[in-house]
Amino acid sequence: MFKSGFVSIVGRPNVGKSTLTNLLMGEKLAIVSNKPQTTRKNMQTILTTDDYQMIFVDTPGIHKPKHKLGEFMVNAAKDSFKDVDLVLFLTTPEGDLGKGDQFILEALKNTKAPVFLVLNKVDENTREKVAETLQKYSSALEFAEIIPISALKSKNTDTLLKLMVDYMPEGPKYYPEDMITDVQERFIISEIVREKALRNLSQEVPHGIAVDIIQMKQNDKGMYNIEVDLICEKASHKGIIIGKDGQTLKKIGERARMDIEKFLDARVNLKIWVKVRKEWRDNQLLLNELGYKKSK
Ligand SMILES: Nc1nc2c(ncn2[C@@H]2O[C@H](COP(=O)(O)OP(=O)(O)OP(=O)(O)O)[C@@H](O)[C@H]2O)c(=O)[nH]1
Ligand SMILES: [Mg+2]
Repeated sequence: MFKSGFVSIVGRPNVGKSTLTNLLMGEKLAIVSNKPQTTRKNMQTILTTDDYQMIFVDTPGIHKPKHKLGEFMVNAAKDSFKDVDLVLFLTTPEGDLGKGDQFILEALKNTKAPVFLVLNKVDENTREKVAETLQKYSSALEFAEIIPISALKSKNTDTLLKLMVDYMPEGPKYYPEDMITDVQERFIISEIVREKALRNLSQEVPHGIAVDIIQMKQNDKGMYNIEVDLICEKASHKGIIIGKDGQTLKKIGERARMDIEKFLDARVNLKIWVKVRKEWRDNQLLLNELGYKKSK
């Protein structure tokens, strides 16, 4: 019997949803950073074996939105668990059941799918904290399974994957077996650039960044010429992104190029133009242009 199904991975920002997605896939597709609100759109990744096909939906962290982009992100995450076969509710061992998680659990009461409580980052927490958290959370919702893991250290994640397969219904191959994601190559490339910006900038600057690919061409030697706009929301951010003698932008560009080369398995020439689009995160037209709009 072939099994298949959709699995939505939800939780607060920064709990490790994208890290877990990449680990389950055995490949880095979703970007990861230590800053909250890294993921901005739902992204499907597809794991196909001889026995099953699971489609993971990595989602933006659910938080209290402060601008239109935030609203889009939270709506996307909440949409993800309406029509899936399983929900992984990811959280970290913080002890108390905080307001953010209470809000998510309330929303999860409406889902028909079974929900797993996945307690991530057990590697950086004591056993006592983990036990205390499990106790506080277990009565907050009727969880189908409760699993403590470390996505970073691959701890207990095999057990998690096995349990996920157990809950998959009999079903068809929804996607061809060589397809690993529903997003386009260009999207992943723009995300790689955004990841390097997130990792090399601090405070509010990286959160106001968007990346738009303006050109991508392969020459007859197989080398890609890629030009992107790195959009920031304030004129004062532009200088910070470029940095002293252009050092910060250079670092972002070099790290992005290396990852894009790995991803495309080809040599890459990457040019980044820094542009200012004032307060784009609250401008619906610009949000649409940058791809932060509902696709269906
Ligand atoms: N110690 C530890 N850190 C982890 C673990 N899993 C993820 N992290 C770190 O937590 C940070 C956030 O990880 P992400 O995967 O980007 O988290 P996310 O939930 O996708 O975050 P958003 O997209 O912002 O909602 C990164 O610095 C990860 O390296 C874990 O099991 N243990
Ligand atoms: Mg993420």
